[in-house]
Amino acid sequence: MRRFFSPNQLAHAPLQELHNGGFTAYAESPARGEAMATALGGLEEPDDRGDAAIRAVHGADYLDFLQTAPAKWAAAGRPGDVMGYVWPVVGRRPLTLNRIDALVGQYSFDASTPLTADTYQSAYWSTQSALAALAAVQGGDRAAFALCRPPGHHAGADYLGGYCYLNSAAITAQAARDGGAGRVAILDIDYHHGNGTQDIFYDRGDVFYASLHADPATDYPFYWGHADERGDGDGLAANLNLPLPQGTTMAGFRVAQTTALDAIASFAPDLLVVSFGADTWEGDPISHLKLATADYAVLAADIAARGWPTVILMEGGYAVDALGNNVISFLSGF
Ligand code: SP5
Ligand code: ZN
Repeated sequence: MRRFFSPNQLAHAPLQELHNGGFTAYAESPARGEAMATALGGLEEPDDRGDAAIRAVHGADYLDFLQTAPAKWAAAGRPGDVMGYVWPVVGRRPLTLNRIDALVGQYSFDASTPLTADTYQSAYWSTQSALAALAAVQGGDRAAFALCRPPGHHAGADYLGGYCYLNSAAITAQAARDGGAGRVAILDIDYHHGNGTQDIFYDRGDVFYASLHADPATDYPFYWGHADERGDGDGLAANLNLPLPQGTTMAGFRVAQTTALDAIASFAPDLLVVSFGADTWEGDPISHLKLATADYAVLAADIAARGWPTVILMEGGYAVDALGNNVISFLSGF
């Protein structure tokens, strides 16, 4: 299987994140990308396809914010990385604000996703890796992998969060639609609910979103991912959340994935995008599911057996020393 990655994706290196009331080392480190790249080998650098596919998903004002906020932060005399401390309650009226702190609040939903001067370029190349994998599948490959880092599934059309800035899964799905695929499904098997991806396609019937994740009653991102979120308008019934209790092992996870795959089969997609996170692994430092390395090959084989052309994108996974083996196991199932 072809696999894509750009060294530009490693530049993004926030120093710390706010977690449980204090600052800790940033979990989504460049070392993650290096570990996966080293373990996988044979990576191809993506072509630069420009930002049209990014602009098809994300708002122009948000993209401008991502690129200009670090300089505004520095101009305000602030040390370190851009981080918010005040947020508008969801649904508060639109305002034209200029102060950097108000902007950060407007375009983010958490305090654990710092923005640095290198962030946009790394996120940009993460999306280029995804688009290269899509091009391989559009060209006839059965499946392709993009080592997306930074990840993407928490980023909405106009907000960052959850270590995510540009939503590679949404960008890939939209680019597939714009490239002629009539129906696209996204299967999200990261530990966390992909709230950004859900939000982007919530009122659309042409992109089906199914997610397995830790129950948001107990786990981040809390405010999305509940089972009763089924989509809206044209998108009603095109969103499927399957929350799982902490401690779930392969038996429960595989049953839920089969439920998701059956729903996707009913939708009859022309293309599948998989948001794959290895933070479901039993030793992950920030998560509480109990998958073993060998389980990933079985889950992938279950997906592959459905026969859909498939673009696989990396999302989370924070046990750096185990990441390589977990990704290799997953890809081996195809
Ligand atoms: C893509 C993805 O998996 N994002 C997950 C974001 C989760 N953020 C909330 C949990 C933060 C835990 N931080 C632990 C820091 C340890 N140094
Ligand atoms: Zn995750």
